[in-house]
Amino acid sequence: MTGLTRREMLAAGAAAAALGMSGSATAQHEFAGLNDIAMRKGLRFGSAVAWGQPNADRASFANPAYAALLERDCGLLVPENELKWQWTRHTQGYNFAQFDAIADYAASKAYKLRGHTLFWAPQKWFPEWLVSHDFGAQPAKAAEALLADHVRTVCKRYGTKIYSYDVVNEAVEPSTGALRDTVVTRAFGSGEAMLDMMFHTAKAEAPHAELVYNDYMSWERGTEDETHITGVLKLLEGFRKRGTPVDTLGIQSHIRLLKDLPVAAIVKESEGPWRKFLDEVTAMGYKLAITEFDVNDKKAPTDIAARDAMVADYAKAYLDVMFSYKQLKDVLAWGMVDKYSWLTGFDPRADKTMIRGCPYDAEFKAKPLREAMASAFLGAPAR
Ligand code: 9MR
Repeated sequence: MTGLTRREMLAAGAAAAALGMSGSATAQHEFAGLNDIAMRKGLRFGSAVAWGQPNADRASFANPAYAALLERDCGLLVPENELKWQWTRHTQGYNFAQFDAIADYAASKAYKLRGHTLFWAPQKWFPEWLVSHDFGAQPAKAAEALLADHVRTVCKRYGTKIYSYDVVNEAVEPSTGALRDTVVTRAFGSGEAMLDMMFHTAKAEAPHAELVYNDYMSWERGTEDETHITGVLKLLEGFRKRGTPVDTLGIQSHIRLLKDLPVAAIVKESEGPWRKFLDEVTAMGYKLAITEFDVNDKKAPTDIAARDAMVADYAKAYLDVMFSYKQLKDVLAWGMVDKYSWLTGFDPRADKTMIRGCPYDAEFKAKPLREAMASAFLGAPAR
């Protein structure tokens, strides 16, 4: 017995049929949707989706296999790229065509939609025109007007269609722990004041929405990770002192097997300091969200079975720690299928094989990672 409700069995059966799966060769939770499993514990699950290039066949509405998989596993969606300034503000005006396609798709299938992101802070992700923008004689006013107009325009356009915003993404420089210095913070005059303004504007325009500060500080230990965590804590403390309306810390969760160590050893060195961080964040009254989960398997063996087992074990250990915090409710994977993952292009393995950091392989077949995620949801304390 899988412990599934009748509704879940029926839904899972229909999804499995859509995916062309047979009943016999599947793991225990293969037929239950991940979101259905998560919801039993008061959690929710979803994924990033892309509209098109560079992953044209991944666009969920253009690829029935991907759509079937999303429908089976996801209750939440987030655009991987299409709400970023590089897409909506490729020129100084606005263009929401690609994101609208995702928002319409989400609405047509009743997915809940996250807004990633109102502002991606590192300058390398700005559209070109912004890098060379002339902020004029009163740069602080001009910068505020530009950012506030962006937040208002997006929040007004999508209203309650977006339930949660990454208002600001990656504002802390990992090597120093300070706020990143960019043409926009320089024009504004203060990075803190700029972030405060973004959150206050979002609160005024989208009072229904969860407002998230999102960043990639990670539980693996390394010098930059320590500095990054310290910087994020300082930022979160500042928000609370100044009364900035930030609800949630978005923990991207691109977890990484980057050391030649067994999983247990990595977990052992990571868990204590990471819990201390999460304890401090939640003590300040922040909620938590996993916003971009995947696993970089760079130092895991080439052998597929051994690698998949290692990825699954590592993910399970991480998710168990995260799920022990009842302040965490939403979990989003940064894509569901290996062949479309950003990881393969961004940080290739030495053996040139595809990184196996998503719950499904290139043939849309569920991997041990998916089973590990299901089992972490099942083992989570209810919230
Ligand atoms: O996965 C995204 C990839 O397709 C884009 O090329 C890249 C640049 O826009 O952004 C990737 O997503 C990032 C996310 O927006 C913020 N956190 C890190 C993600 C991986 O780089």
